Amino acid sequence: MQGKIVKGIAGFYYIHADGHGVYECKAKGAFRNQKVKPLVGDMVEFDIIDETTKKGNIVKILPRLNALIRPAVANVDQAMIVFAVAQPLPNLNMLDRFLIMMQMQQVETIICFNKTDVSNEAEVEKLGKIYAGSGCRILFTSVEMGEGLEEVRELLLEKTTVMAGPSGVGKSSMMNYLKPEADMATGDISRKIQRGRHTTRHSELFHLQGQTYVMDTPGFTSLYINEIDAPDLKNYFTEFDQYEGLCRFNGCVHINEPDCAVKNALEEGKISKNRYDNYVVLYDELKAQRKY
Ligand SMILES: Nc1nc2c(ncn2[C@@H]2O[C@H](COP(=O)(O)OP(=O)(O)OP(=O)(O)O)[C@@H](O)[C@H]2O)c(=O)[nH]1
Ligand SMILES: [Mg+2]
Ligand SMILES: [Zn+2]
Repeated sequence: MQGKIVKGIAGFYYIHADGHGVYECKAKGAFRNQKVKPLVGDMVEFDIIDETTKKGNIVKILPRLNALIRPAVANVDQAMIVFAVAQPLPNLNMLDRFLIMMQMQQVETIICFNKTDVSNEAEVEKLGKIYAGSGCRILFTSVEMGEGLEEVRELLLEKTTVMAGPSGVGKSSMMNYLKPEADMATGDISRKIQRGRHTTRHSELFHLQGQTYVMDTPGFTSLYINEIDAPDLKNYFTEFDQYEGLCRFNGCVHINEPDCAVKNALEEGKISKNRYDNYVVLYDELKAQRKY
């Protein structure tokens, strides 16, 4: 039998086989020697052990299109990174890290700013401006008010999309809108510290229609980017691209060098200061790591 892993909990994998329902499987035998962990989104071959209780064993993982490390899922066509415009306020440094990580994994990314109902137009516009040069499609939604959701649905069509973002931003709420049968638990955000409560604990894949699949994932709290050499970081900031080669120095990293085209563009307001400042923070961080 072949099927798709829709969920994995404590060594059990839930495999959806078209027309046969969901089987609870373990990864056993020969397969284990391969030392590859099955991931949500994997296509697998499995043996049925018991048809009445729907139990089986995974015997093979079929070749992957890709496998992400965070969140740990396989075979995705695109990522939709969800942040709230408020409640909780977006940590843009974390968003930038996430965008870099997705670029490293060569996954196209949509940025979805949710909860527009609890913010104001000026704030929303500001976020749009900061990310205008990021190379990502940017959406503004309110799951609560039903705003911007048709556009989300359209962008998901015929693709497998992983939804990711901090806790409490409304990923599972979005999932429930997209597929009410998903019936994902959603959680309040804590009033005191304005953070999500990590309601979702396991990634789960849902089928919407045709080849349209969406994964809901647990909220993340931190992200470390450490596989990049500091001088290469600039390649992950799409807004710098058009100035590449225009600086006085070859290999300019756009920080302390004189006659830097990127810094000039920044001065002229053509590059977002917020994005640039995060670039410098990340650059320093990467540089410090390499010293040891
Ligand atoms: N005001 C407002 N609240 C929303 C909106 N979308 C979701 N929420 C609320 O935000 C809270 C968190 O929503 P969840 O869907 O659980 O968030 P999540 O991103 O799945 O969080 P984790 O599973 O912890 O990662 C819930 O109380 C939702 O009702 C929105 O558009 N506006
Ligand atoms: Mg959730
Ligand atoms: Zn430069």
